Amino acid sequence: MIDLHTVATANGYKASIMLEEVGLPYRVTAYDLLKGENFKPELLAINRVGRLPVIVDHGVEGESLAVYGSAAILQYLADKTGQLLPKEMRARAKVLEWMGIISSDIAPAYSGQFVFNVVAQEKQPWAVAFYDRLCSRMAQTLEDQLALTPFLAGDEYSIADILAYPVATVSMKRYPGNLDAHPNLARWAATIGTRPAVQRGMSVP
Ligand SMILES: N[C@@H](CCC(=O)N[C@@H](CS)C(=O)NCC(=O)O)C(=O)O
Repeated sequence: MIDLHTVATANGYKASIMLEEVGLPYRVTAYDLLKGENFKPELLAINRVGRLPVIVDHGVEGESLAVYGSAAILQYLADKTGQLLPKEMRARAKVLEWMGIISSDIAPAYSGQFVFNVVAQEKQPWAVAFYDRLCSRMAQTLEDQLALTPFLAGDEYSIADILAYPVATVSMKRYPGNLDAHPNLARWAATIGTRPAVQRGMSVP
């Protein structure tokens, strides 16, 4: 059994989609960030960052193993089940490369845009313009890749697509025109959105 500690955000959905895709049994504990529930001592005890998602796998050689962060969770579950991460060196490197692009280039751009466009009480025009430009560039990066290959890392659906899908459909969707202006990105999102596991994962918690 796996415990999933999560929130209804793009990062949370990445973990729940993956758990649905690989078909492992899991139970969900949801947290309210507005109430600061992510700083509960029992959560800090398994993840000192105090952020979500976190999984606790109770079936690892008789002991529990906690893994924090969407990319690490996806890779862990892919390794555990042998699904959605190729073993062949080149194909694996491309999946891991896209995992890195999504985690350290694309997701932070959309987080920054959210902070400066939505959360900020006083809008700073330079910051709004900076993040809008950065996000347009990142959306174009995905569009250009998906013009070449059906999925991010090539011909096969992989954990790179799972990591990117909630960003594309939750974070990018906040800014109208982003998906509409990128036909290959929209085609890819529509294809992934038909997967039953993705639909189930997107409704957790
Ligand atoms: N790098 C982490 C980021 C996780 C993250 O930012 N989680 C947010 C929810 S989407 C959170 O728990 N925020 C609470 C906080 O920062 O206090 C991932 O990819 O999962």
